Amino acid sequence: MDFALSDEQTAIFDMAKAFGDEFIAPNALQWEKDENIPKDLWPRLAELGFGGLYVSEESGGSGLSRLDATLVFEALSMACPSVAAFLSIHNMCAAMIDKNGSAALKAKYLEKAMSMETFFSYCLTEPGSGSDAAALKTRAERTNEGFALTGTKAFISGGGYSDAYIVMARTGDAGPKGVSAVVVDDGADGLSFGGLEDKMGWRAQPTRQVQLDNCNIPAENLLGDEGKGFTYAMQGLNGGRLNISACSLGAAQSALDKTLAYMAERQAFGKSIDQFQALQFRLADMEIELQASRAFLRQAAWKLDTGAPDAVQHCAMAKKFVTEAGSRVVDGCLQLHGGYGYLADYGIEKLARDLRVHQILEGTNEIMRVIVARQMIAS
Ligand code: FAD
Ligand code: 2MC
Repeated sequence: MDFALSDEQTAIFDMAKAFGDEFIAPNALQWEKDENIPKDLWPRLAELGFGGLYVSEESGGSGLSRLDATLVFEALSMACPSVAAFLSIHNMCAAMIDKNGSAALKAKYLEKAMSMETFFSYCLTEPGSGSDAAALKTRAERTNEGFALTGTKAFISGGGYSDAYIVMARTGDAGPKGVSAVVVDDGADGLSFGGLEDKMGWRAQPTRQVQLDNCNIPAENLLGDEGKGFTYAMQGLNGGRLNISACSLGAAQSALDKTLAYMAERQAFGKSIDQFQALQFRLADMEIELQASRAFLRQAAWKLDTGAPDAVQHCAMAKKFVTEAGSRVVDGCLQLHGGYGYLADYGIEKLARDLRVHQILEGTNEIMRVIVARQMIAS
């Protein structure tokens, strides 16, 4: 068993970190104020192969493992977790098309998804169904040309911003087996958006309702087989949950790095505050939490990569453990900055706000425990 990153993995991390340091970190506070990530960022990330990190090489992707991808999200989140998490959603969608799509669907969408001329959003949640995702009500009725979609998707990251949407909709009976996944292009007749949600964090990326009112799409836009959309959506989320965990980890690590530097400078009672043992113990506790998180996350990613039978549970466990540890560490870092931690200019309060939602989306941390406990009781 080897716990070290290979030279190639270290190079992947370093490349993402260097990009984030140069092109994302200096703009993160401004993009949050603007409530917009300039679209010209994406083709530059695509040049590094980040438009399809774990899309197969045959489909034009980077063909990386899920573990490799977590390195990218960890590194980019050291610059801004909101930007990195947005990229993760696009990657989740691109991989769903690569893994499950027909040759025609792949030919239609993947090239532009890889170059990130087409930015993808993922639409599962509805106003009346979040955690109980299989209760979704949006309908996709068969027409002569394809499908007509009617319903509302809630909380969609990139709603009104993205170029295409993977929409989970009901083509059959109640329950998960009646759900299919389809691709809806921006500009489709009957597609509209709600107002911009005013959020605590993730403010750089827009969140809106996606409304479908007799929205017609061609038959070729069905993703994979009819009735398998729920399974595709869940499979996508396994990796998504790893990525979100990596985003918490990277952001918390950057907060801890900044805090160490700050404490060496900040004077109180005639010495730098890193000389107080009470505070040194807090630093040590945070370091332990992040090291444990990193090891646990990478083990879960390895399980997903190797198709381990308990991979789903490990993705859920990692999501719960790492997102909560990440938020605790950032809150501790805010405290160690004193009043300055509460000021926007220091960047720590933004991380506290951005990371909070990682305990809610891509499956709440209660649902992560449902997944783990179901498996424990069944076995
Ligand atoms: P509910 O399901 O109503 O849950 C309410 C509370 O009850 C929660 O605490 C929950 O954990 C708890 N609960 C529910 N069921 C159980 C149970 N069985 N056992 C124990 N506790 C339970 N969705 C998308 O599809 N695409 C997106 O791009 C997207 N982006 C998002 C961005 C943001 C900023 C936010 C806030 C949400 C986003 N979501 C997105 C939606 C997100 O996935 C849901 O908010 C989440 O799954 C929870 O659903 P809900 O809000 O309806 O809460
Ligand atoms: N991986 C692979 N397959 C899965 C799976 C997973 N993680 N979870 C469920 N499935 C399959 C499952 O195997 C079953 O298929 P089959 O009958 O062929 O065996 C099918 O899906 C139905 O599963 P369940 O019977 O477990 O369905 P149930 O309705 O009881 O519960 C639950 C499923 C609660 C785990 C699921 O609804 C869930 O994960 N809810 C949380 C929703 C969520 O994560 N939303 C995130 C939205 S996206 C977002 O927030 C973004 C920011 C992008």
